[in-house]
Parts: sequence; structure tokens; C-alpha cells
Amino acid sequence: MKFNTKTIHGGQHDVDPAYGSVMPPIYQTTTYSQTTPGGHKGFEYSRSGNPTRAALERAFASIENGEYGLAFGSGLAAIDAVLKLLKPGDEVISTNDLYGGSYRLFTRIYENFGIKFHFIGMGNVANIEEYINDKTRLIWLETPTNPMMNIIDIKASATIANRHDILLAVDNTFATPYLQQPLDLGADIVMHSATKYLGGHSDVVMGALVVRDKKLAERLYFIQNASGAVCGPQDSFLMLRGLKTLHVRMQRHCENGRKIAEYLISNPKIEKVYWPGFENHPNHEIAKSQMNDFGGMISFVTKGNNYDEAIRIVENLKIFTLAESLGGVESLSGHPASMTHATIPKKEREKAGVVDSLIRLSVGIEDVDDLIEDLKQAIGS
Ligand code: P1T
Repeated sequence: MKFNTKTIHGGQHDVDPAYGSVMPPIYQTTTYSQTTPGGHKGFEYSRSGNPTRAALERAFASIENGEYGLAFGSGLAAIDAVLKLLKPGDEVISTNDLYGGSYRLFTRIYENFGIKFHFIGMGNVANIEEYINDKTRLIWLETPTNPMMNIIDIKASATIANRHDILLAVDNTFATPYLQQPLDLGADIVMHSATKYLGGHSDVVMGALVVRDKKLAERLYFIQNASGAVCGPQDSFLMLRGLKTLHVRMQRHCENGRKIAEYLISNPKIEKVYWPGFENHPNHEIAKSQMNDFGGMISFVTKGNNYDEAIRIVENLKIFTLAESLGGVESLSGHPASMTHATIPKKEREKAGVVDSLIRLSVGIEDVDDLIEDLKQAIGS
């Protein structure tokens, strides 16, 4: 199956042997009857497995070209499960530009358990090599990064990870498998905040992992069940429903994103626009080679780097709702320094470019002319 067919049918064979319903039923049950201990039809208890969640997990695996999918109660719960593969003394090399909540999980929870993190710029992946030692177990990267839209070369990172026998995990939240498929590029684990583009309607908080290796999948399933951060059947159903339009939504997100990036760069009040589709983006060539298009996430700074002006702009936007999150059909704006990335110390976040005037846009699928008019009236040009 090609991608646009997989979003609708991937992993969805025989979802309802009872009545042949086209959508998988919502199995709103905690448990399953057994004829004798162990005598059941494949499901015992809904933390360990639920048929609606299982249909979703197969769909996740399908769209990421993987073998095994796992669904969690949030994106952070999915990342948490990956980190539980580690033990005290292990080291992780992570990009220094990443979602603030991932940074908080790494530094405020896992550093306390004796895991060491190196946060480094990965625009040039050769930097990774310097930080590898015999304790390095995991390379964690986002690409495009949140919120600076940096691009990291997944294939080159995978070559390094393989050479040293280190796991490579890619947070594919911003790109989605419509744009980029990290497992095909050599990553071991793909992670999603499915809350975003995969769900697509800002109504479900969920996380996903997809892998190819059976042993790795078994270790992650063990953690999923043992730690228990699973999602419920209603949310699994909503996610399956959202996934079916991922490809058409992404196509429009990309079209609108391009027009808005071009409008912003032409506005004399704007200092810089971060969007990987620009030829002068530092890793534009890598973006072109590993992504099918450039997505609907854009960040920008106004001239003069004025905090108050940035706040005024996000307050004045009318169609773009000022809100945390991204990836839904509706356009959102955000002020990373005070919202999504406030948990990263100012010095650290400014090193990565998250300055006070940075504004992040999640470009939705409304009429792009209305979106540009909205930006014009808020920015004032
Ligand atoms: O919110 P949750 O589903 O737990 O996912 C966390 C997460 C992980 N990775 C990336 C790249 C993310 O963007 C997020 C969540 N991000 C936001 C809420 C945000 O507004 O950036």
C-alpha cells in the first residue's frame, strides 16, 4: 500500500469479526472473560491490551513503515517509556533544541535517576561523535526541531548510532510520516506526540512509538504494560478517525505554510523566519532529501527582539488562537519563551535561539488569505 492508502486502511483488516463494522468498535471494557485461567481470545486486561488500541497500534506501525506500534496516554508518556530502557550510569545525547517538556523530563526526572544527558547542536551531526563514549546508549533527536525548525540529518545520525551500537530515537511529531519516515532512514525508534498532527483535531492527548526490531518491541511492550501509561479505547477510536485524513490535512498544512512563510519574509517588520523550505535555511538540502515537503510549522522574530511587541502580536491575532500545542486543523500561535519552552532556563533556551520575541505558528488548514490578513493586522504591515 502507498502512504495515502495506509492512513485509511493500514493495519485495519478484520477489525470487527462480529459484524464487519468499517470502523473498529470502541471496546469500552477493562477486562475479558476467560473460560479457564489463560483461556481467552487474545485480551486479558485493558492495560495490557485492548482491541481498539490494538487496531490503532497496527495503524501507527503501518504509517511509519514499522512492524510494531505502541500507543500511550501522551507524547511524554511515550518518551518516558523509551527512557525506561536505560539504567543508572547510561548516557544520552540529545539535540539542544527540543520540546521544553522533553527537556524537563530528561533533566528533572531522569537525571535524578543517574542518567546523564548531553544537549548539543546537531545541525552538523559530526558533533554527535565527540560526545559518544562506552556509556552512551541513546541518541534523541527531533527534526524539524521545536521551535527553531532546525533540520537534523537522520540518515547520517543513524550511521553514527549503528557504528557505535547506540539506539537512535526520532521524535517525528513536527514532520509526521507524510513528510518523513525515520525508520526508512535508519532510526530504531520513531516517537510521536500523536496529540498533534496524527490526531489532527486538538481533541486527544496521546503518544506513539513505532519500531521494527522484535526484541526492542518486546522490551517496550513490557514497559508499556509494567508502567501502565496507556490510552483509553475512546481516545484510540478518535485517533484512528483522525489518522484517516492525515495525508490530505498535511498537504494543505504544507501549502498554507509555504504561503505564510513567504508572506512573513516579505514583511519589513520581521527580522527572521525559521522554515526549512527556504533555500537559505542552513540545512535546506538535508530537509529536501529527507522530507517530501516542509510542513506547517513556522517560527519568526520581529526586528528589535522586543518581548512586549511579540506579546502584543499574539494577543492581537484573531484567527490564530494563542494556545499551547500544534498540528490541529485550526491555526495556533505560541510564544515559546513564556509558554512551551518556559521550563528551559533562559540562558539555555537563548543559546538555541528561543529569544523573547520568538513567535511560533502552527499553520492550520483554513483559507490562507484569511490567515495572511490576520497576520497583517496583528503585525501591523
Ligand atoms: O504533549 P504530549 O502529547 O505529551 O507531547 C509532548 C511533545 C513531544 N514532542 C514534541 C516535539 C512536542 O511538540 C510535544 C508537545 N508539544 C507541545 C505541547 C507544544 O506546544 O509544543
